Amino acid sequence: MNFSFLKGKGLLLVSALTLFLAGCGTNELSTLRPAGEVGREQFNLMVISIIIMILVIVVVTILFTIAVLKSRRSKKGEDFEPKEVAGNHTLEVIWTSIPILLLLILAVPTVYFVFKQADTEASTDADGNVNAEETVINVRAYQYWWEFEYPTEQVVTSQELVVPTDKKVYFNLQGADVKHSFWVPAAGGKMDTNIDGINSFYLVFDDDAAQDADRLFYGKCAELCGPSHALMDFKVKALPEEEYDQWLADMKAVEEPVQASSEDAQRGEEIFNNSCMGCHATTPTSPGAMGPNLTNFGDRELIAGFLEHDQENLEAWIKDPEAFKPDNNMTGNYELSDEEIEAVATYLMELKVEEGSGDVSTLREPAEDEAAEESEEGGN
Ligand code: HEC
Ligand SMILES: [Cu+2]
Repeated sequence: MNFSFLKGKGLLLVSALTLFLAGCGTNELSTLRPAGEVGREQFNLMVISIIIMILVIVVVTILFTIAVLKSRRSKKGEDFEPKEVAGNHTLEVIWTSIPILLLLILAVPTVYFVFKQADTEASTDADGNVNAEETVINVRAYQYWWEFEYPTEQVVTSQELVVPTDKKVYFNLQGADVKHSFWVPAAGGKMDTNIDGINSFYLVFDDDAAQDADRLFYGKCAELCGPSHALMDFKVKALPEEEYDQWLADMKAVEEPVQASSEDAQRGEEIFNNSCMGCHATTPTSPGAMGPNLTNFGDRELIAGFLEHDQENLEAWIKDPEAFKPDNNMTGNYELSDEEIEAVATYLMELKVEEGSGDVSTLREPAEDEAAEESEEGGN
């Protein structure tokens, strides 16, 4: 290979790029900036193995250089016969025991943490039911979106996973169609979502790290699952425990039917009920039949996991989802005019459950009353 471009301007460019790319690890995305216990343990394992590898490379390089320099023919002369060392006992013991030692240094912590991180016993009680004391979330992966169920709360949401910080969050992972893989790079993982059988593990999200990441971590599908695999992203909203509880209470308090605020939105709701409800759900208790639960769609950061969340993008998505996510399962199942799409989008943007999330007074009243009642009960 020709590295002559590594001179002058080329070298400058490469150095600049190196510096630039070194800044790539952002708080919410990078495995190299772990945001919790599991991520940190995995990061430390990487550090140990890298240190060992560097050590081996350095020692081997030094020995090699010495050998090359000291044993040159020009130094030793034409007739030099090196000493016969084949079968040398001492040498063989040295080069067998050092690798064994290094492998042990690697293996002991690796095996320890593999078992530690797979320990999800606390997520179930003695009868094998979900332990209501712990945060347990069932994850279902679909081509190309994510569903999150809070089994003890009877709450279902999609695309945006909400978790409490500073405690273990247990995940039961399953794939609905093909094999996917659940990965929140900053917090740890990844783990496959298989179709047959459930994989379980836990993650921890530190509150400081969550704050640094504006409370939003990236999640990804890490197993090639079809044409839109690369767009199968999700967000993790990591909230302090009280706010997390509040979110659950808000979700549970959503009333059906949600009152659309304007004529446009009301018309949108009708269209939605006719054309879209067959696949989607707008109540928090059940999954959509074939598509994401949209109960809190208006609160989302993104549309379909990756598009900026605004009316314009939403209309474009409903008009032609195929243009954004090839091979998705929504395409071609309804026919709407542009005004109808605008009305539906207006309606969907109003599906908000969170406190202080804009124009939600019409939706919020029952929710607030119930949440207040609940916290009173909790205080007794
Ligand atoms: C055949 C089932 C089906 C029908 C009918 C359907 N959708 Fe979907 N919808 C899906 C699926 C599947 C997805 C997930 C696509 C993906 O991300 O791969 C989706 C995704 C969406 C999303 C993005 C969701 C999110 O969580 O970000 C919106 C918004 C949406 N649909 C709106 C609509 C509207 C509005 C209609 C009616 C006009 C509709 N859908 C009809 C199956 C359907
Ligand atoms: Cu996938």
